[in-house]
Amino acid sequence: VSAERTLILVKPDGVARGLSGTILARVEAKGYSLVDLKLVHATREILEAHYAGHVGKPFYEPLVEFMLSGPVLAAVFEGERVIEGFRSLAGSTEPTTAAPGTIRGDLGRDWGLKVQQNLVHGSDSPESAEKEISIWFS
Ligand code: YYY
Ligand code: MG
Repeated sequence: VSAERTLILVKPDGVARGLSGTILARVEAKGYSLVDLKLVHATREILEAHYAGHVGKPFYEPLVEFMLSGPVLAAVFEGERVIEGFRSLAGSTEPTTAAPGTIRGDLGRDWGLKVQQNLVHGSDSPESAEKEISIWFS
């Protein structure tokens, strides 16, 4: 299996809570290599491209508003099966019930808002990784 790349975001809640370093350290500690990194205040245009697959879902607009609420740390990590490996490390979408030992399970919880503030994003396939890396690092 050849090395692959994934796009990881520390979402505005993670940056605001001062968890960027902790989250990057957990990904590095699993053995993946950081290949690019930047702090960016996303635009609506970037988010519409990034979340194109979720247009029309009830959480779409709150999600975009949340992602516009503060800076995001965008990173590219590389390694064998890094796409699956990071999603496993991140845990399931809902932070309250994400498994302990995962980033969302250990560091996140439900804040009673209209959107899951679940700390991180990770690409879900090689195709989305390629697309998302080009969106955030064009
Ligand atoms: O890949 P993952 O981030 O775990 O979830 P997606 O199904 O791709 O949804 C993207 C994003 O949308 C999720 O991280 C939080 C938010 N969201 C939500 O607020 N409520 C839902 N029922 C589903 C998703
Ligand atoms: Mg997703």
